[in-house]
Amino acid sequence: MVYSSIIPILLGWILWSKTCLAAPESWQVHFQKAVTPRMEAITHMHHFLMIVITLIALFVVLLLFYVTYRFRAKKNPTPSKTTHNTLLEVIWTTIPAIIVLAIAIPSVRLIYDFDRSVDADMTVKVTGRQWYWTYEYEGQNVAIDSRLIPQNELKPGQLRNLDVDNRLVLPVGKTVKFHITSADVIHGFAVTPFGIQKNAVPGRINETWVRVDHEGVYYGQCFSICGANHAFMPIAIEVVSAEKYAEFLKKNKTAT
Ligand SMILES: [Cu+2]
Repeated sequence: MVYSSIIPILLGWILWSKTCLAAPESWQVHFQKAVTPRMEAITHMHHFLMIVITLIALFVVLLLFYVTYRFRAKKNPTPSKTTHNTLLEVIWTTIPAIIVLAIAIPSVRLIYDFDRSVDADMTVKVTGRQWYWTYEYEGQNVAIDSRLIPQNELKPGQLRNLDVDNRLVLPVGKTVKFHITSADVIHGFAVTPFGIQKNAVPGRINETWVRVDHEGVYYGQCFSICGANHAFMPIAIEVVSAEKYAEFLKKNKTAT
């Protein structure tokens, strides 16, 4: 594919190699490190677009400078009265159309790929609440509430406004489907390193999926303004091995 070519990857690396972390960092400019195929695709798409935009902007600026210099009144006292030029018009219509198509095709393909339903290994129902998240492991009889750790209770190594008491634990390398809804107002379930961002709407269920191939802790935040503590309902996801995941399920299973 065009946008996964070597140039955008290299450019991305040179410009932003410092920012490859699983959590946001001070003065960060670029995306967080991608840990799902989806976020990788989004990152490549972004690099590809940056190159297209830069080339267009450069072309227009250079053309402007050239025209203002070359056709200034002193040098060009009797301006051309040409109003139509078929060849020129065909060119400046088709070239932008081709550029738009080159952007639209991979872009629509990405959107389709993210929206399709997959055969998942497991499903987690995510419920946004004022102001915390509930995660239910469907069919497992496990439900956990996940709340922010207040600043004065943070332990060393925990991140301010990002770490929570109960993390959403997921197994590595498995396809996980999320059913996302809300119990009160509209929240937003957004996890940047996964490349997912879905509204949590009361009375409706939105669906998305991820497959994380690297163990670790990843952070996201509510992205829909949902009231006073909107900024204080982060999402912390811990991706662990299959054994650790089984242990987690066993520990959190509620008796029926
Ligand atoms: Cu919210």
